[in-house]
Amino acid sequence: MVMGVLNVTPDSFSDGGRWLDFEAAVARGMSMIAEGADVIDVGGESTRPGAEPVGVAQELSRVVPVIEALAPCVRVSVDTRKAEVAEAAVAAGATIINDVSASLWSVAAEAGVAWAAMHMRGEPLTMQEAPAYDDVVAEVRNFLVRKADAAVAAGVSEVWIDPGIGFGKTIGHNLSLLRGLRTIAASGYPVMVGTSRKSFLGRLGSGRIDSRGHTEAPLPVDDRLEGSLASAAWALTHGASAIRVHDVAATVAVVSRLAGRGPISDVVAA
Ligand code: HH2
Repeated sequence: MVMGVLNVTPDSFSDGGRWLDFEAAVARGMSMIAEGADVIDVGGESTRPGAEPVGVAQELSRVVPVIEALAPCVRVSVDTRKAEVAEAAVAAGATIINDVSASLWSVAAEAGVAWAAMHMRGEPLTMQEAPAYDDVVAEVRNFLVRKADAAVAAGVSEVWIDPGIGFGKTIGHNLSLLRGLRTIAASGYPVMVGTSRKSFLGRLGSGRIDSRGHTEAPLPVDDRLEGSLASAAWALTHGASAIRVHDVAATVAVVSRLAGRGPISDVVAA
């Protein structure tokens, strides 16, 4: 499953401000459908490191009209941490609650829709302040399985789990989680992964890594396509069943090649 990201926000880390206007957001959603997205993930609050929370009314006004416009054309998920927003999004046509707080399973159960539980350490405002784990793969897996089991017990029939790349994690944690995806997938729950354009790719991609594992000048967001595609391909060949991406057309091309519909060299050439 390729999930196209549609951030109706002024401050998202890669596309903030581009789709804040209703017409622009719907046009972007339609173009991602044409590029082959299976699901459009509509969000009205940035959860990038350091992001300030958004009020319910503002988040509702950003996402509900866009979901209403797209839901007749494609499966829509809502990327939210708020029960009120999730409920309104479902009423507007969303059928997946993509929940970075991993706390809204009872809303999904009540509404009869799918739920994606993501792992995050702390809150976006502070989550990158010295994140630490003894065994990041085991801790993230156990957390997600506990949440997913609770959702199933509450009656949610479609439950996804997501290790939350970049959410309270160092570069090393992100790479360990990508390396350990099969362990997470062995839980039996379908795994979703979002690496697209994230800062660890910018830091790894520039090639100049300092003693703390950071580069002085990370690649800019628009220069992270190769890392995004490579990490998506890695995820899909190591246990993930869904990837959440900004660059839908290029990702769909990679997925098609992985599915055996042509050589990967065609993608590189394109
Ligand atoms: N990452 C972001 C937001 N939502 N949901 C899931 N399930 N998995 C992710 O990895 C994930 C997510 C952050 O990316 P983005 O939406 O592009 O940025 P922002 O939070 O700044 O809007």
